[in-house]
Amino acid sequence: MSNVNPMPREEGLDHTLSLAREGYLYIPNRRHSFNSDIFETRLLGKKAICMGGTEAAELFYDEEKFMRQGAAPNRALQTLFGAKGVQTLDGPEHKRRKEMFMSLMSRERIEELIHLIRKEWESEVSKWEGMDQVILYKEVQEILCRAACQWAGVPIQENDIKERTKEFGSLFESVAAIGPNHWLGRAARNNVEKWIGELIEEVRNHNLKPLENTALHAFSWHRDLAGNLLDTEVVAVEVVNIIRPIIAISIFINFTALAIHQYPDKKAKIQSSDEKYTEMFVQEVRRFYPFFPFIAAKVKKDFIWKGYKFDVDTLTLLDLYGTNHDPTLWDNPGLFNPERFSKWKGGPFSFIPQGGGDYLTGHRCAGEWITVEVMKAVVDQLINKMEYRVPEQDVSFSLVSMPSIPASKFVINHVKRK
Ligand code: HEM
Ligand code: MYR
Repeated sequence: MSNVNPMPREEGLDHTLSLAREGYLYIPNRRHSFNSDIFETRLLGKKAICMGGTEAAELFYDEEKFMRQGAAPNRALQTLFGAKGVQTLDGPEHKRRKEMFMSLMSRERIEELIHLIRKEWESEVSKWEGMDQVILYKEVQEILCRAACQWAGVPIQENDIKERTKEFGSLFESVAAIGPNHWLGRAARNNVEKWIGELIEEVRNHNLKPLENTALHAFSWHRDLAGNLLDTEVVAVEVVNIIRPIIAISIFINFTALAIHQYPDKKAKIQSSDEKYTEMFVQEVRRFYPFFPFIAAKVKKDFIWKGYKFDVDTLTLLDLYGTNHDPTLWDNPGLFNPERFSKWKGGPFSFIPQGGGDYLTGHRCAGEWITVEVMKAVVDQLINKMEYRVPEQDVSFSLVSMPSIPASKFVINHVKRK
């Protein structure tokens, strides 16, 4: 084969430790120092490719070239994702499963979720009015847990809300943790899957009848390409794939509250503008703050791209955070500037906080529309429906720990309904 060049390569036996030390900046730092959107390294004892930017993202989502089977590290399967879920599938099997998720994402269903969240939020404000201080991260997770379970058709007792919220939270807080916090996440996954698994059995025995357009109903009765129902364990993983990420929106909500606090001029503009500006603000929160650092796939078959050889089975990471901060795609990427979205040209591969490409045929986040709508509703609740003060606290957030959450988890006080 002609015109094959060696990829810029990070020398050394293994760089997993540097990845842990540099976190969200591990890939962007090297893209910068190699002056290349692609480089080779060694992670978890094996050769790996890291890449970022629009063209790399487009390549990463080419199903002929990359696959998800065998790509997610075991620690992620045991905590964040679960085994045999939609994230691990490829080709027609993936498409069929993804349709199952996207069937829940109609405008009406999303509006119902927003309605549930607003209702829960408003009743919490009454409680917050009587509290000395409110840790927003924690309180919002409980709101989202109640609303998400109800939306998914999963019955939950008020007594269990606190414990279940912690368990769901632990699934995304533990994925990159070391030691006991990681093991808490694995235990939480076992507990949550067992609980949801029992409910699925009840549905299939007709003892529990969730509404038809809920995840618990739709997933329990979903048929795969061969016409079979899914294994109970797999349905449990997929129902958790709905409830857990809705609760994870609490992280974006913490950053939303932080941005409202730190950029009072933008807050004033939200108050004086229409919904379009709120949407731009929310998009900038999703671009600017760190959340999902990168995603993983494996090379499906040998190929050459831009003169670089990709060998079958090589682990490949796509730099989400770095692409959203790429100076060739975003003017002054380190500036929080919602206005940039008024002239943003769009496109499926340059603004990728929740993955890129296509929802139905690719792995792009099934819940991206939900996330944006929930964040818009929360901006309205925080700005137009309540008053509060933000006491002195450490709101710093790390670009190393994954996921990154403001240190104080955002504390507010003197809450009053408007
Ligand atoms: C996939 C981020 C919220 C459901 C993903 C991916 C990312 C992501 C990066 C992987 C894309 C890829 O592999 O190409 C986020 C972030 C969220 C969020 C940062 C903010 C909290 C949600 C919500 C839901 C959801 C609210 C559902 C209600 C899913 C599902 C997948 C997924 C089912 C797997 C899609 C597939 O493999 O085809 N998300 N997500 N996510 N997300 Fe989200
Ligand atoms: C979800 O629950 O699916 C949405 C948010 C989870 C974010 C967790 C991000 C931190 C660690 C990423 C590790 C990536 C492994 C491939």
